[in-house]
Amino acid sequence: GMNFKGLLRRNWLLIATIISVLLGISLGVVVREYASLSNLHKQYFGFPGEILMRMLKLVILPLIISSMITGVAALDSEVSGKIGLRAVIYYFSTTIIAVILGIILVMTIKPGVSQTADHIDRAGTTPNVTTVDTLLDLLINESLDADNVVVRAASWPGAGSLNESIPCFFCRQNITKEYKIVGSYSDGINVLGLIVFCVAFGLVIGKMGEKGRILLEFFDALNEATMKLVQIIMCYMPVGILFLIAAKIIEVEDWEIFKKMGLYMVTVLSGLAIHATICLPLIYFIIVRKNPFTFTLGMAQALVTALMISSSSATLPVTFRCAEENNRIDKRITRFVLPVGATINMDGTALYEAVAAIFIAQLNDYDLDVGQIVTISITATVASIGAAGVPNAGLVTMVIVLTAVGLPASDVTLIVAVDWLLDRFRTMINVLGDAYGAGIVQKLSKRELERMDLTSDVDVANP
Ligand code: DAS
Repeated sequence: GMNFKGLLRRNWLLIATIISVLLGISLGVVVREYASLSNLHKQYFGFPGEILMRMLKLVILPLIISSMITGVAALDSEVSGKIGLRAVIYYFSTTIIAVILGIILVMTIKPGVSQTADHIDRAGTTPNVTTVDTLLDLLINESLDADNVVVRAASWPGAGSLNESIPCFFCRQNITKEYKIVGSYSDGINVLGLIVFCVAFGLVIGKMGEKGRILLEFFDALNEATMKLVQIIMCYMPVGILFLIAAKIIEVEDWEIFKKMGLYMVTVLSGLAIHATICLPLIYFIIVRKNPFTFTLGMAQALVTALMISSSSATLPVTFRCAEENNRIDKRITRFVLPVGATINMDGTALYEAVAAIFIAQLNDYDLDVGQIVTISITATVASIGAAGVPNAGLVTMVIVLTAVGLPASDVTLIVAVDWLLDRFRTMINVLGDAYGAGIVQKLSKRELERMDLTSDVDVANP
C-alpha cells in the first residue's frame, strides 16, 4: 500500500546498501571458491570500493573545516563553551562505561584462559608479516624477527622502544595520530590539529561581527556544497560497498583463526552489542525521553557505512546527513560535536582495547592485580581518545595499553588476524556513540538554542 511505497522511497539507499552488502559477500565467496584470481585481478576487483573510500576521504577535509568553523561561529563563545563541556562529559562517561562493561565481560567469560591458550600456539600465530607490516609501519618502523615482532620507533632520536623514545604520553598520542593519519590518508590530514584550528578560527570570526559575516557565509556555502557532494557520493555507495566487501572476502586467507579466536570475538562483539543496545539507548532515553531505537534506525545508513569501511572519519559525511536529515538534530550542534566526536569519542575502541589487553594477559597466564586493571581502564580510555578515526587505529594504540601493564607489545600479533572484522564493529559503535552524543547534547542545550533563535537575526547555521 501507500505507506510501503513511501517507506521504500525514503529508505531506498539503505535498502540498496544492505542488498549490496549481501551481494558483495556472496560474490566474494563465489569468486574465492571458483575463480583463482591473480593478485593483480584482486586489486582490480577491489578498485570500485577503493574509489568510494577515496571519495569519502577527500570530502572529510572541506566538511570538517566548514562545519566546525560555522558550527563554532554560530554559537557565541559562552554557549559553545557550555556545549563543548557537555559533549566532553558525555564522551568521557560513555567511554568509561564501555571500558567497565568490557572488563566485566572479559573477566567473566575468560576467553584467554587455558582452554584457548593451547589452541593458539604461539608458533602458529607468528605475525602475518604483511598485516603487521601495514599496521605498525604507519606508526613505527619495525624489524620483524623470525619469532616475534620487535617494534622500534624509527624516526625519533635514539630509536629505542616506543616508550623510551617518546617521553610524554600526550605527545606520543599526537605523534600516533599524526603518523596514523598521514600513513592512512595520502593527503596527510591530522584531524585533531585541524579541529583545534577550526575552533580557534571559528571563535575569532564569530567575534568579528559584520566583517566576519562574509567569511561565515562563505564557509556555510562551502558546507552546503560539500553536503550536496556527499549526496552524490552516497548514490554510488551501494556499488562501492559491494566491491569493498567482496574484495575483503577474497583477500582474507586464514579463516581457521576464527575458530581459535571464537571466544575472544564473542567477548568483544557481545560487549559492543550490550553497549549499543542497552547502555547508550538507556542514557539517551533518560535524558532525551524519546525512543532510542527510532534514533538508531535514523542512523542506519551511517552505521552500515562504518561497518563496511572501518573508519569513523570517512563515515563522518554520512553521519552528518543521517543526524540532520533523519534525526533532525540542530546543525549548530552537529557541526560542532560530530567532527570532535569522530576523533576523540570512541566507545567501541575503548571497550575493545580493554578486552584485548586482558585477553592477552590471560593468554600469557599473567594475573593482573587490581591496580593493573585500573591502569588498563585508564590507558584504554586515553588510547581510544588518541586513536584516529581510521582503520586499525584501535589495534595500533593497543601497544600503549599493553606496555602500561608490562605485557609485551609484540603480543599485538596474537589478535591481528581477526582485527579487520572486529574493527568494523567497534567503528560502528564509535559512530553510534557520536550520534547519540549529538542528540543528548542538543537536548541539554535546548535553552541556549531557543534563546539564540529569539535573538539572532540571520541564523547562519540553519538557513
Ligand atoms: N577504525 C577506528 C574508527 O574509525 C576504530 C578502531 O580502529 O578502533 O573508529
